[in-house]
Amino acid sequence: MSQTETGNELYFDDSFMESLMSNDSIGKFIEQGEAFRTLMAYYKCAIMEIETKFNVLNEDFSAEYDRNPIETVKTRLKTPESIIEKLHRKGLPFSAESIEDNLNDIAGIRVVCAFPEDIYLLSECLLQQDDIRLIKKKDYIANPKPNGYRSLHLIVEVPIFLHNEKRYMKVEVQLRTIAMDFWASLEHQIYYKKGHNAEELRNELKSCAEISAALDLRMQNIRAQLDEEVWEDE
Ligand code: 0O2
Repeated sequence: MSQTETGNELYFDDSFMESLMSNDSIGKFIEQGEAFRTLMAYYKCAIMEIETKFNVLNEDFSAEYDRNPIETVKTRLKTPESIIEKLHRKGLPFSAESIEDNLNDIAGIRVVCAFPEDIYLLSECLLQQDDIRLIKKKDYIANPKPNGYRSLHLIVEVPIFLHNEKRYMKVEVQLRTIAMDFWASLEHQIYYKKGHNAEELRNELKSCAEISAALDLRMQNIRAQLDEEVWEDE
């Protein structure tokens, strides 16, 4: 990766910067400032729509079943630096149109649940809504990445209603448990972006991912048993 982070600033290595400056299309990208800002505003609206949908589901489960399937919801809009880096890495043109056509993760929302089954419950509830279009699904819980990463990823399209049009925008939804989120934050700090290379740490992280996945399931079983007892008492 050619990008490092220090404080709040992003730095790119020389070869990346050179190729960026010599690439004629970066000029076009800058020329497209207005189109870029408008597109980012649309993505912001799409994030709001999806965040509201999850908040509504959480309230609904709370009212109906007296429990909240969602622990936290975090949202993020990809930074211009990350967008430029990704377009460059994929050899794509620098334009608002290219961003919209080719990048799926400009708008991101991460939904953190206590239990794995709540991830699938929420995902189903979202996908059955008639204004949501599923573009792609990657189940890294059923099929964890070789490093141990687990999460359910959805790319969906959601309509935003502007003053003169209805426009479908893509949003990346990541659903994971608290334990998966804790693991991914640590792994992200160590390897994913920084390219750390110690084999021993990699093995240790993978083992932690397996232990925490087993713990997620054991705690889910405890909850299921408690639920059964409540049903029997009623
Ligand atoms: P950031 O900074 O979190 O946004 P693409 O389909 O081309 O968009 P990719 O990598 O095939 O890209 O998509 P995938 O596998 O769905 O992963 C997208 C996001 O999932 C990443 O975004 C990470 O947030 C997270 N992720 C995927 N794999 C890992 C992993 O091994 N470890 C950790 N910690 N996170 C992971 P970005 O844009 O790479 O980063």
